Amino acid sequence: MREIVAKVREKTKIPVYERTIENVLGAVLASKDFWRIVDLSEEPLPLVTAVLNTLHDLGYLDFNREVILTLKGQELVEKYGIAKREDLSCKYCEGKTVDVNILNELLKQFKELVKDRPQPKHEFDQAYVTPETTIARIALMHTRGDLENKEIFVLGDDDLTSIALMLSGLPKRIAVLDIDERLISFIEKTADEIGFNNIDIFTFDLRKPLPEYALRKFDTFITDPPETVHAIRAFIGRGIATLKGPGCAGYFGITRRESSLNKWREIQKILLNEFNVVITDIIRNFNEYVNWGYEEETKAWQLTPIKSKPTYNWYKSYMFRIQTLEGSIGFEDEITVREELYNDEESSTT
Ligand code: SPD
Repeated sequence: MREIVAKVREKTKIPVYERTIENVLGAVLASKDFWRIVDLSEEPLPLVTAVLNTLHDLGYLDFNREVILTLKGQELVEKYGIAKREDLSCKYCEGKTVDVNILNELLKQFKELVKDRPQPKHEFDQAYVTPETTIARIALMHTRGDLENKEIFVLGDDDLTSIALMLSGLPKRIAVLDIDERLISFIEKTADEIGFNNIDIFTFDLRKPLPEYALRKFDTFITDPPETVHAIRAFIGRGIATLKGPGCAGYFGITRRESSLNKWREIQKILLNEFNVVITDIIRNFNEYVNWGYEEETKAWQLTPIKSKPTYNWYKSYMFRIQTLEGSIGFEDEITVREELYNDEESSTT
């Protein structure tokens, strides 16, 4: 196993552990499908490809439209007692921990309203979550007491969460911003259709500091950041800056597909030590993303040894909820980078 780890380290700068190899092999035992292997292993895609290529070089795997364990590979798995990675998530709530069935009517209305939504733009790293996920977010925020009669800020909205929020009738006021004018026009048009007036909708590049009227005015924010350190500050740090003070809440997704646990620790350090907030919830694979359509243009596509498009929604993220305390502080400085907002060693879908 140590030899494998050492060889993987030659191929990537992402931290590699024996556990990484176990995770990938456990996923290979469960599926021959590359995207499913990334999904089940819960390692960043560039790391999974480094492990698969190493195992292939050493004769443990064959690549023939699928990822196949060779006889030598089977012996390796037996020698180390590696277990098949089973997905035993609750089939009723799909691990989301909230009952979305009680919001069936809301889901139906939401699907109808967003059926002609703008499709994901590569330029902005867009990929929206399933309508079921958006509605589950409403259920989650509501059950935590963060929606009803509250003022909500949505930072970046290719998921159209602001539309689900309007439809729910729960928030007192909503503000939503996005860099993409197509989304802003779509949300404006839909707000008119729904007849929801208490909403501020504006085009905004989150690398810039938020205007004064957005700061310290809201009870709850929701965002879904790219996962570079710059983006965590731009999206989550600015989200916290919109909150009124202690006892407010923020929601955002963090994935394992593009962030190793080492990066998770960096992100959590920023949350705890820089923003001085507390993490109250982390719900595994809560957010499920619809395949964005531009896969062949991405780094993931260059890296994968099997060139076939995903046939199911393999990309998921964990839902984080944070709460502000006395002394919590957001981020208000300007960010000047562009490429580095979306890309780091572990990212692959841009
Ligand atoms: N580039 C397409 C996939 C982007 C998905 N972003 C999700 C980020 C979760 N924090």
